[in-house]
Amino acid sequence: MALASPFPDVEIPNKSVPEAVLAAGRERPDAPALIDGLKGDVITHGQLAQYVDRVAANLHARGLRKGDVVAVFCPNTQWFPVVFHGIAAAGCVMSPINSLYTPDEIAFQLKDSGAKILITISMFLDRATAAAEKSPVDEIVVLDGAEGHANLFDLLGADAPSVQVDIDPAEDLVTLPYSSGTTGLPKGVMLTHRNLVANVTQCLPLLKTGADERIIAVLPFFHIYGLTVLMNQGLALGGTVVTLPRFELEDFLRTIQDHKITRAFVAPPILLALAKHPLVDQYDLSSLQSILSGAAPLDEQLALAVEQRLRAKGGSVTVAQGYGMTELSPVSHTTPDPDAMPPGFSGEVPKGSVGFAIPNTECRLIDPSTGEDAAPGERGELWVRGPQVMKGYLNNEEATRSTVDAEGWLHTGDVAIVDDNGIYTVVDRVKELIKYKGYQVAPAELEAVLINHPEIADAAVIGVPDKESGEELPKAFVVRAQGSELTEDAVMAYMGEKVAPHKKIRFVEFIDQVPKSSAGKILRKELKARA
Ligand code: AYL
Repeated sequence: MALASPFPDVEIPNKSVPEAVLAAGRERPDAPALIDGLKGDVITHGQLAQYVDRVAANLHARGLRKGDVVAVFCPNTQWFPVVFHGIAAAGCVMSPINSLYTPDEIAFQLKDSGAKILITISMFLDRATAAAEKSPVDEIVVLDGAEGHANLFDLLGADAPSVQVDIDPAEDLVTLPYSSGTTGLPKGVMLTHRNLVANVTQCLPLLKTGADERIIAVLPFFHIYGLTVLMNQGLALGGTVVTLPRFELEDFLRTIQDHKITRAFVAPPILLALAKHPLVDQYDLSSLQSILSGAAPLDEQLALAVEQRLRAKGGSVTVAQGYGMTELSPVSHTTPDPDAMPPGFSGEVPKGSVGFAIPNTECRLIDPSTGEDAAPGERGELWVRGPQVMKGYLNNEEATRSTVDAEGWLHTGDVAIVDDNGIYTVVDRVKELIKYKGYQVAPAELEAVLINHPEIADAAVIGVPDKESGEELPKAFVVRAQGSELTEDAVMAYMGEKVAPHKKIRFVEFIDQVPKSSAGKILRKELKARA
């Protein structure tokens, strides 16, 4: 029993990502496309199109061909979109790497994706070099320059002849982000040109906009939320994307004020700051029309508090949520602008909900105990079908088959309910995944690192709720090797060196044995009950 989207279907253009996303900008070449929020530098839509042509030409001249993977390990700057679209126009596949990753984590992704080139910045070069040595990467490009490396000017050089690469949008990959999905280690998520073009096209009718949208891009472009919703949707509107390399509240507030930002797409920790921090009172944020939160559950009261606080300062901002996952390019559900609601709907969308299924998107809610459709109004695992569903996991047919079934339904591992209006609320998560500040933390990945410690015989990781922050924090249950006197602090220090800060183990409990099923699966429910 498929539940249809309440919105009319949209037609998905049969175009590559650069062709589709940069089309609106061609109509307004002199308008700003990208602004550096700290320095104020501007790239117009016309310049963007030229730079993209140059990057594609120069990658081709360096020997890259259709299907080759280019890893990008960069914070948000106005050059990230130039590099991404250049890679895409060359028919190559951009694999984005989290800026906080350790050399081990970077090396895993470089090897797994088979990346040929790594594009980074000088500040990240030490980690990039250490990782590249253990991988097939044969060139590191350093955008802002470093001795012995090609740089941005080389990618923008005028000499290389333009390339026209034949792209089949439905088959050819454009990006390869990593996600652990419902279980196991991070896997390359194969997203095609069509997946991304579809997701942008599906979201646009839900925004009531003029040509003058200004979007603040502080959430990272290396995450699919940043890539599709902030960068590509912003450019596809013909609007301006204002980049910030990291979240600093003061920079964020000043940028909204000075650039008259109209839309912010954020994650829950930013809303917490907007609700509580005294600095917020010092800035004029009245240009903001919409704040949309996604990537993790947002508390309804917190959303209301931000809306009320900002409206009291002037303006008419709405705070609402969207939902999705990397494997969905990423959006499947969102809350439309107040004047873009589905036909016949005139109420308010509750702030604790994630809104409606977007156009061309079908859903099912499946009762896990019976495998049948849940009764109306009852909770069930959310399944999603639509043109934004990934092609599959790279080199992992088994994981692909257990995530996307034969009929094309993607099993999200999230539990939701739907009301009579077609409004969904996410109420639980039945997959292993832990979320910290909207980032993925995969228990299986942390367990693999723990077990590598010579004094650890076995380990299991779960997320435990932190009342104060509303976050989930990773907790490790550790079985010491015989004779070992390993301490909790030593375990946490060891992990601190191996994994990025958002994946750090926050609690350790020593146990005699990890509870497992007869098939060897960790019984996480038992551990959760115990924690
Ligand atoms: P990934 N409420 C609760 N959980 C959520 C929400 C939400 N609004 N959004 C995402 N999640 C969880 O791959 C959920 O468990 O993509 C989901 O399976 O890093 C998991 O995060 C996916 O994590 C937007 C804005 C989609 C963001 C995104 C999500 C990108 C996160 C649409 O408008």
